[in-house]
Amino acid sequence: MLTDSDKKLVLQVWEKVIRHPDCGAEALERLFTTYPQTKTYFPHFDLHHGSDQVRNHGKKVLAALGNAVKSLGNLSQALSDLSDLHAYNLRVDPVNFKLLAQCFHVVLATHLGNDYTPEAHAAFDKFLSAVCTVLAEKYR
Ligand code: ZNH
Repeated sequence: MLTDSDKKLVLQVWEKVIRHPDCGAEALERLFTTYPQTKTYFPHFDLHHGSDQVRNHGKKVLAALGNAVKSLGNLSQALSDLSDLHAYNLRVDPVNFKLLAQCFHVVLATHLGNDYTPEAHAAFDKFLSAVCTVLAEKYR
């Protein structure tokens, strides 16, 4: 559970994240490079550096996270459709959610530098873990 102080930190991090609109795509690119097996979910995408498809997909993922940031009190509800999509249609193995979260942390650290304090990192990790849990909720 995110405490009130976690929520405050997540909001502060998010204000800085939105100054880097391509950071979703950067996290995806890092995911595909570091964990090449994740590319198998995107056989229909051009995954080369600078790909418009990855760029657009990064924006979608970031928008979904932005939506979640606005609903820190009820993530399950806010991400319900996305949870259905990943569990029933895409069938992404939930281990991959954690890998993407990890890549996202690295991208944030590179952009935010010293602003990405251990406290901010810890709070944002709780947030991303909560999002991953919701996305994995409907698998059976
Ligand atoms: Zn996912 C899709 C989000 C993770 C895979 N996604 C998607 C979308 C979104 C998302 C928003 C769009 C939808 C629509 O269009 O409606 N994801 C997300 C998030 C996360 C994720 C937030 C975390 C955090 N995913 C993931 C992973 C993977 C994936 C990890 C693998 C690896 N997704 C996916 C796919 C898709 C998606 C494959 C589809 C794409 C296309 O377009 O086709």
